[in-house]
Amino acid sequence: MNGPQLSELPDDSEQLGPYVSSLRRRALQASELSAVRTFSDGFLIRFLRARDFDVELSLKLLLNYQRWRRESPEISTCLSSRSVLGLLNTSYHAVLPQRDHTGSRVLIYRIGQWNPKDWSAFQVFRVSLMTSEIISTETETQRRGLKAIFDLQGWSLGHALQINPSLARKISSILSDSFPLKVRGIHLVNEPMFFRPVFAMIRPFLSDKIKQRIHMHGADFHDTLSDFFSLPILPPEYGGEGPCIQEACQNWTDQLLQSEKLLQQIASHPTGDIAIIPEDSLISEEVKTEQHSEE
Ligand code: VIV
Repeated sequence: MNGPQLSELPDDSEQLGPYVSSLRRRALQASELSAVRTFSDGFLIRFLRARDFDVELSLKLLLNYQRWRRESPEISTCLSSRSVLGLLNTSYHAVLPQRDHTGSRVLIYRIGQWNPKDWSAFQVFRVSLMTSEIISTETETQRRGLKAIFDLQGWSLGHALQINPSLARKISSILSDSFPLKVRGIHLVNEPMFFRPVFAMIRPFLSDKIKQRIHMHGADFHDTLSDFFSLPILPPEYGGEGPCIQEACQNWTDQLLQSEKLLQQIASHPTGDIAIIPEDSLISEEVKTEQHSEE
């Protein structure tokens, strides 16, 4: 049976209330989280939106998110954009400035810019986790999800050797049911033949839903990619008419650097719920300064 249409999903705060209370109650009952006494509304809403307000599925996602973080400390405990600035400065990654026609965020990863001698797969993975944490705070992204384009031009044995079965498991699990974001599409372009063995490690653990959303475009991707993305939003390097890839990467790198403090708070928080950290924002600092100047 089909779930509710997007337009019928509860969306203003009055309608959200009962769902939030019910997820909070279920989360506090779950033994794994019994030590945690609070969950902010904003944090719980991410999981509810990611699962179209099905409370049981949202709880499962919340528990999987906690477990993934716990089992992947080499990735989840060090979210610092400054620590991977060298990689970001190679124009490895961008979130495009414009959403696609359905409202999804569009992410680009240029794997060829990653030199596996300089950066470990864990460091590379952290970039994705940082971006995911940031965009998952946006209401529109919580509703409309994301689409990712992976440019595998330059994929080499050095890259392949970094992806062992344990990491492949972590990739498929975060794509399927361990992060509160709707993955609406994964588009691989320029994938060489010898990417297949790596994909074969990841694929078996993906949910059927995600498997169906993976598209392999090959080297002649301009025509097929434009079936999914409109030209005004894509960079010219990908056959579009939007800002060039360097500019998009630079702007997103700036965004990541501005989010440094927030990311470190998420990484060090026991559940990743930053909304409940008291002095997380610049706002409280501004208030302090204001009070000073009035004295
Ligand atoms: O991190 O929604 C072998 C997506 C991705 C995320 C995270 C979230 C998410 C779509 C990934 C995609 C990228 C955290 C929440 C899985 C990080 C991948 C890091 C590795 C080291 C890159 C190596 C290259 C891959 C290329 C193909 C991967 C696709 C089959 C997804």
